[in-house]
Amino acid sequence: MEGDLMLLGVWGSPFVRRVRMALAMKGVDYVYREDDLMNKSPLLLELNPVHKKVPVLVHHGKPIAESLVIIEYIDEKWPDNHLLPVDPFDRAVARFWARYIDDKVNHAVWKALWSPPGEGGDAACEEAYGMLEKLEGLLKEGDKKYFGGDGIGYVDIAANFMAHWSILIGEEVTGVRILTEDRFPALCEWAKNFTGSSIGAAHFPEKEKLVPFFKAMLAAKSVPYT
Ligand SMILES: N[C@@H](CCC(=O)N[C@@H](CS)C(=O)NCC(=O)O)C(=O)O
Repeated sequence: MEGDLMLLGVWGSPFVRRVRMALAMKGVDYVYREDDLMNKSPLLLELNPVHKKVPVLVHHGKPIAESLVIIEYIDEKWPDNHLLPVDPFDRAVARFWARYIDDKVNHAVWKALWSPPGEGGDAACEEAYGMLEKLEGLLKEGDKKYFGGDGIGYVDIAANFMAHWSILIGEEVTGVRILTEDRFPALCEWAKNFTGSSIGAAHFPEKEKLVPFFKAMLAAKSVPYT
């Protein structure tokens, strides 16, 4: 079954990495195909005609788009090592937070990272802090290592941008540090645990490749969604 599984992605995308993490946690083999977002392949346009974005997972010829939808599909199709909680209420709560991360937190943190102080940066940071405080509270509330408990789960995977990309961009590219120890000790500890885990080590893109990529984007003034 796994032989007929293909993931279309790009290396630096946190959304694509979410899916790669989920597949790795399930121990499922698949073929990975790198696309080029500057010159999208006819295959991508055919497989995801609505959004024209990666990731797209193709299972037995049938495409599934949107990273969180894909992860839920993976979790249902290969139920061992579940990523979402088993209890229906806990599942609903996990979906709530994953959606909050996607709809609110990622956008606010991305915008803040690329907004220098004095150029709208202060207000953007304040907005991001307010949202991150909710996640900080969630980790502290259960005194948990991960949002999923003792191990990495659906919400951790959904929050992968915060653990790796946001820190590298802030520290190495723009100098706008959002996730600091003084303000967000639980999130910083979570990020360290995540990046130091076997899944994080294998599936977060290398700093040596990511930092020049974002520096070039900054130099070309081509940062999207800011
Ligand atoms: N909501 C989507 C977001 C995916 C997304 O934004 N992918 C980016 C790469 S990081 C993309 O394909 N961008 C191409 C475009 O915007 O045209 C998901 O969760 O899969």
